[in-house]
Amino acid sequence: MSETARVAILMGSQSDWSVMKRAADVLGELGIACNSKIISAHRKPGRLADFIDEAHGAGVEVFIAGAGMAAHLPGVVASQTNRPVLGVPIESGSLKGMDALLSIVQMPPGVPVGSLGLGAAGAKNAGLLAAQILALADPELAERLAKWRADAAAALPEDPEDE
Ligand code: RP5
Repeated sequence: MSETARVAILMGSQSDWSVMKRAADVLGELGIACNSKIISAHRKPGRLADFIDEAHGAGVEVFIAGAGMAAHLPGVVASQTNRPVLGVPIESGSLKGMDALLSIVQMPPGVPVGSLGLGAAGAKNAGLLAAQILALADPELAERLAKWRADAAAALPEDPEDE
């Protein structure tokens, strides 16, 4: 684990990466180092516990966890850390992510997960929300974030065009 990673991005499977990459991409645009790992709560529970210990030691401040189907990864991460955990439900399987959404959003009281929306939009917003959390105590990051938001707003066209 990189000593400089401030955010850990975890996912249940290689098949989640194309979505979770949106979180890594936006963190990269904001100059925030992150560490991405495949760690399934069901298939690799031992790897999960070891990773969280290591991440605490390395100074990770926010966890982002994405999973599909019976998506327990964000909740299990939250059970093992007091640092913020953001959950991203992935569209997969016959229920198209509705199962993952309900698993992630419906945490028992006392073990919170901040649940984002389904899929790519949720992953991107998880990256941005992680940045907003970090920016509370990092004025330089707060400036970069404000510029990122202003640039995104400026890039929005006013007039629609035929595609
Ligand atoms: C979940 O099951 C993963 O997060 C993934 O979204 C889903 C399917 O996994 P694979 O069968 O593609 O590995 O645990």
